[in-house]
Amino acid sequence: MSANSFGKLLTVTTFGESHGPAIGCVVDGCPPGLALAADEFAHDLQRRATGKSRHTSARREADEVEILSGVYEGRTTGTPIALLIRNIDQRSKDYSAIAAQFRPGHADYSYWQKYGIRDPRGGGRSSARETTMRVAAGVIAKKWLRERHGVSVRGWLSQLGGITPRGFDWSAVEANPFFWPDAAQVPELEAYMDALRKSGDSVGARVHVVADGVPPGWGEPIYGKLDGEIAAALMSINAVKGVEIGDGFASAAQKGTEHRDLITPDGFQSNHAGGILGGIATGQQIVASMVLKPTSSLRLPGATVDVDGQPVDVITTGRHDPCVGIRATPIAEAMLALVLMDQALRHRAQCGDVGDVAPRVPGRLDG
Ligand code: EPS
Repeated sequence: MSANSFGKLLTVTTFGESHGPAIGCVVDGCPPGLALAADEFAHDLQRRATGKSRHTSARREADEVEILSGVYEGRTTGTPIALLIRNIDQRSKDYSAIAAQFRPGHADYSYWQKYGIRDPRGGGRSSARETTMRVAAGVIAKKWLRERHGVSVRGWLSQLGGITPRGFDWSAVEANPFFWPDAAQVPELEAYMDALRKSGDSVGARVHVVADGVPPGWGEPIYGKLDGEIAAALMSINAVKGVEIGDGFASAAQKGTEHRDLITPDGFQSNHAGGILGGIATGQQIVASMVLKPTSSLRLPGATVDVDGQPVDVITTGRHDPCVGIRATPIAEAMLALVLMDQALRHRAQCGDVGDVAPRVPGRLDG
């Protein structure tokens, strides 16, 4: 079975290559009646797009969505929603010199080993271009979650190389090209990225994503755990090498008395669990993060082999992101939203008759 689809009751299938004529997705299982127009996709797609600052790839795509099916007179009909974005700024000649080489750290080699053939233009299917359609699908999930359940999904860049936020302000996040929560540090990030770009190197990053307002109960034990599906969804994003839920790996050094989130009638006293216990939402904020590796397309030469096994030094020219994490916040939000909507529909299907169960304690006291 192919693996270009995910989800159970809400399924998303993406298709397309970076330098093909178009990319697209089919979102199946969205309930009928959701108001949906093509221009609603623009905001999140532009947050993710290339060419928005000197710190990301200079490729300029309009990223305009065409709704091909599943919407009639501005409302979803319950049938598959097909979305299409035409590629308009491919520059495939950037790849002609390396078409028969494998960039170290890139999927070139593993795709070749798996399929025995690959589309080398812009990384083909392994390109970050594919994440465009995740974000488009995520727009539907975010809207449904917000309107139906009052759930909001937001993220921020929580590490760029060795730099971490010193302060946190939601209003700063959308006001700089990094999705950084501390406005005072933006000049430092700009200087860091300018020097990095000049050096020809790349760097890794970390993105945090949270969901507020998720009701307790979403998530299915044992193999459909909410945290398991969030981890898989985030891990499926290009370049992601690590995922944490709540305190994640820091839990290894914690005592039980530190990690457990004490419960009082007034609410949970902390949120080390990231809002999920036993794979099921507790009603607290869902907290996840993901780490993206440094971009592997570098103009600095690196040892590799060509398709004949001959040693070569590969140099990648073209328009690459020195840090893919800079544009990854909307992608993480989309993936979290899609998992949550799928789980919400599954919860409704099996447990819709259960209703509210007492006692229901609020999330962490300080929010
Ligand atoms: C990418 C390489 C660049 C980026 C691209 C991701 O593509 P190209 O060399 O074809 O211009 O621009 O990102 C996008 C096009 C996008 O929309 O995110 C890569 O190798 O992953």
